[in-house]
Amino acid sequence: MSDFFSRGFGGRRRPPEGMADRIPPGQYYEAGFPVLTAGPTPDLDPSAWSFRVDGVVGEAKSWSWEEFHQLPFEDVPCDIHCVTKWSKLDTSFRGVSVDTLLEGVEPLGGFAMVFSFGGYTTNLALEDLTEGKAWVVTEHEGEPLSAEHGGPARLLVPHLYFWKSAKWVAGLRVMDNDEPGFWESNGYHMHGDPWREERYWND
Ligand SMILES: Nc1nc2c(c(=O)[nH]1)N[C@H]1C(S)=C(S)[C@@H](COP(=O)(O)O)O[C@H]1N2
Ligand SMILES: [Mo]
Repeated sequence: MSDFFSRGFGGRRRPPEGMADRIPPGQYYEAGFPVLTAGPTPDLDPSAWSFRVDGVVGEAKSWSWEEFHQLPFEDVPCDIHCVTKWSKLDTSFRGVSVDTLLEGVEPLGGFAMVFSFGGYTTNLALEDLTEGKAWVVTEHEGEPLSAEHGGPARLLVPHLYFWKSAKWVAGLRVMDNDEPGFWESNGYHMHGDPWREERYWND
């Protein structure tokens, strides 16, 4: 009994052998996949889903669910880090690179506001979305992404805190200037690098 409790309680937050250096400062190891949403989970059928790239661009583009699935998909093995202090290691998603989505778009600004069905927004510099650092994903560990985790599709930006990975993603608007999204207007850092502990405004 006491052995069960000491392993179950204390052990949960210790990373497996050799993985400690993949946990950023102030984070703990989480084996599960917690759900964190501000507000209700939208009931979004893939037929109602689309993704658009607009704003200050040479050419705005959009894809229906079917059109999106003509694009090249890639597997994305990654670790993810939530500002509420859990880190999940060795997980994987599958989706389309933002580099692919920006092909032919000709972005004219250096920043983006990512927006979701339901109204969530989050801001990122374009350099954090390009060169193999961000994807629009539709699968998690070989299964369709569940609604609570952002299905049918979410943004995935594993190198930044997970609030930047907008669930039920609907598009990205290229901007000339960096402007705060939902959490960034409510005290969260404009950038959000977990290795620098960029959690809140003054970090
Ligand atoms: N549309 C939308 N995306 C969102 C959120 C949200 O409330 N709405 N929460 C963000 C936050 S704060 C976190 S930590 C992650 C949580 O993703 P998960 O529920 O799949 O763990 O989603 C991010 N993306
Ligand atoms: Mo979060």
